[in-house]
Amino acid sequence: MTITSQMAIPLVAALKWLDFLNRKKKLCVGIFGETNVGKSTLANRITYDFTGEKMSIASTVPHETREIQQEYFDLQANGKTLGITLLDMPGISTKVDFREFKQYGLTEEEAMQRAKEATRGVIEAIKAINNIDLALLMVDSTRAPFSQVNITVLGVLEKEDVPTIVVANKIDEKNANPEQVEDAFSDKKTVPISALNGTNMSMLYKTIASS
Ligand SMILES: Nc1nc2c(ncn2[C@@H]2O[C@H](COP(=O)(O)OP(=O)(O)OP(=O)(O)O)[C@@H](O)[C@H]2O)c(=O)[nH]1
Ligand SMILES: [Mg+2]
Repeated sequence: MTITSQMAIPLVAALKWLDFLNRKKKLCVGIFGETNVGKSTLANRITYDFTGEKMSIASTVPHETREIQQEYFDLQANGKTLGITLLDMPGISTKVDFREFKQYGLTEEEAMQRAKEATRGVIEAIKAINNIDLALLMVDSTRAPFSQVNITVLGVLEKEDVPTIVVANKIDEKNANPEQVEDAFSDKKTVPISALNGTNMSMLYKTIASS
């Protein structure tokens, strides 16, 4: 069939409309929280679920992540596809003491270098709040939720009007108390998960997709 100029105009309009319908919502999502709460484990779990690849290094040594790690992928949930830029943030702490790292077997020099990088990382994570669309504030459910870090980070997120989901992690631990986390931040949606075991990940994806 030959396409005449009279047919071409509605065809172009229809293609544009289809393109509009297919346009993905794009979201820049940052994972924030204290050190060792499981941010990198969560980042790895999410990217593994959607790409088959991990994006970060998780470890028992605090301040393992000292530079923002970034990955782009499509997240599918609630029948929607979202173009996600996921940022795994350096852990935030009120104090960085190089002597603490020596307990994990680092040499004096390595410990001092790590402390320097960790301090830069904390600043980088706080600054990044200005560039994200959605925050996952990750809390270790075995620790007291009302920490100085959690309250400060939430305060900055609220000041910048960043929608925030509280992620209560490590619910696989015997002494985990996700209800306490939920009560502490009752004005936010809280999703209890185990990033290590993958428990409740689909609940988290649905909450992200409906944010
Ligand atoms: N039991 C349990 N352990 C977890 C869970 N998620 C993470 N961990 C462990 O917690 C430790 C810290 O995990 P990371 O993912 O490196 O934590 P992080 O928040 O990225 O740490 P920093 O980068 O240092 O801020 C590791 O030993 C993980 O295996 C979980 O859901 N349950
Ligand atoms: Mg990390």
